Amino acid sequence: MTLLAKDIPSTVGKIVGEARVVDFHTHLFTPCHGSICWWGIDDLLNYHYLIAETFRYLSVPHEKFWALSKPQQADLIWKTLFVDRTPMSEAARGVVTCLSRLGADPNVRDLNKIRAFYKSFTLRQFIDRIFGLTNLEYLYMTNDPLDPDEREVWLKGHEDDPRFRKALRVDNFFRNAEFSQKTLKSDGFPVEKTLNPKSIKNLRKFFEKWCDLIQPEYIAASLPPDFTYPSKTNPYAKMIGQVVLPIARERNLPVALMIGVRRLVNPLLKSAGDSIGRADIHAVENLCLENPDIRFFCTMLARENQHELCITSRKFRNLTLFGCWWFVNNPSLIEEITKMRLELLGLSFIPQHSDCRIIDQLLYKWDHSRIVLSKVLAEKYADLANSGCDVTEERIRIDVGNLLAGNVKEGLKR
Ligand code: RAT
Ligand code: ZN
Repeated sequence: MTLLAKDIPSTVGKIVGEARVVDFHTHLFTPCHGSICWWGIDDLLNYHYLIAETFRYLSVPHEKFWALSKPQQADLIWKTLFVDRTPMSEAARGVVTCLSRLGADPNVRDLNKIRAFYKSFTLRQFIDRIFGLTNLEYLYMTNDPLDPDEREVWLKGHEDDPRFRKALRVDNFFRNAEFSQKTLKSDGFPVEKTLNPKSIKNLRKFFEKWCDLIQPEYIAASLPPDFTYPSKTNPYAKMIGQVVLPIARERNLPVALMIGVRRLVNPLLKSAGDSIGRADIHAVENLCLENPDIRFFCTMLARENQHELCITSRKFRNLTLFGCWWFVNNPSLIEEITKMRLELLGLSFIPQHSDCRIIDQLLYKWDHSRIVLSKVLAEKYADLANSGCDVTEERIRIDVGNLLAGNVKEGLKR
């Protein structure tokens, strides 16, 4: 039945609110991954977005903060952002949403009360609860064989949870260069800093071995804004062209590119010290043009890159855009970007991924995104109805199903 214009917003809100989600990119892990499976109030407060925001107000030297234990850091973040001030930022509001959705009072001043509230859950119960509350079908982890903590878990072996799917991440090779070189050497694949042909061969063998172990559904790389392709000198171009693409081709694996991060712009902030830069869209164009047999997914960090990225996706059917990443994962920018994508790409993109690092965050990242998506879609369906299109509940259900889950499934189909 055709919807009346006045019923469109509530119908869209209901459908988007109820739709099942597949989360294309997170940093979450299963309980079997042990200490890297982060959850609970102390981890939630120690999110690097909140650490950066806390330093805006603190006058203590950075080293003093880093010398504190995790609970002490959480206490300080709580006091600074939630007790002494209004939790206005998106990341701070996120904590409020999480607590409210779990049934805890976000207005208490004493953090120990919230800690006590969490004691009523076991981790496994908690994960089931979050998946239920979020209506999450499954998510993708970021699996990094060059992360010392994660590597150990894979080598020891662990039980799989089908809700946590796998994606192989490769860029730590450059970011964590010293550890990478040591690890590749001890694994029998020695490499040199300058990726010469022998090193390239070994790096490829190393990641092939890890593909066998992890069985990822795609390969992912986070790239700096100066990433160019093709290039004989850009190290990331060498890795993508000579290591990632051959593996992707051989194993029929899609490649996800996350472009625009400048790492450790302020090293004093440690994990919170990364920043942003405008990237060169030609690199994406060249990759898609030269490799029509490879399925690419791409997200870019700079707001300034979003429009040209949409146009590039229009030109290459092997390019699917995903998510509003990190510094553009704010309601105002999600709204702007999602509107633009709908106008330029119709329904052929993945509007959001969560990038969660802490299990609890699934609640706020998806709640907040669903609200913006509902608003934007309601406007678009109203415009369509005004133009004479029959807008039905059934049509909306299909569209939303594809946006929140179907497009990921289709894009990663083997
Ligand atoms: O969004 C984030 O939390 C960042 O710290 C990064 O992890 C980024 O998403 C990435 O995957 O490199
Ligand atoms: Zn990420």
